[in-house]
Amino acid sequence: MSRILIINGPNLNMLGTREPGIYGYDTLADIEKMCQEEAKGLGLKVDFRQSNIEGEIITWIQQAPLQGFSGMIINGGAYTHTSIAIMDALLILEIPIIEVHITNIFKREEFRHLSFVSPAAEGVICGLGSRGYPLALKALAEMI
Ligand code: CA2
Repeated sequence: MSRILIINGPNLNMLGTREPGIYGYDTLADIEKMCQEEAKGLGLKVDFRQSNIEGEIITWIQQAPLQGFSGMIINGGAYTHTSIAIMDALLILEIPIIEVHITNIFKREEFRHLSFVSPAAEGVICGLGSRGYPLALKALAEMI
């Protein structure tokens, strides 16, 4: 069974508790449940993680092939717009990567329009809320 690593960056652990007007009412636990259900139907196994620490995210990315993951979904949170280190780690990977954002980053402040994740991603889903995660899993299932 193919394994998919889903990485969530800083502050995404706050989903559903603050700013529902921007990020919706789903918590990160709700999103994980959605992903686990979708993965079951697609015959995939999901490892769902969140970290507020840039270095920890980079270590997870580096270890992904060694740990046998066949694909990755990443919502880098605000590190998306700042982290060349995360981009460098992603660019080394040879597994398909889908970038997900809950909000449409292009409808928001200009500093969110730049993504250091996109150059390493097969595709980007943004602005579709938490539904973006199961949609990304569907896309990965077709690619793998
Ligand atoms: O739209 C997304 O998924 C983002 O990656 C979310 C990041 C933001 O910095 C990106 O520009 C776009 C922020 C996640 C913070 O989530 C919160 C949730 C509730 C309360 C406060 C923050």
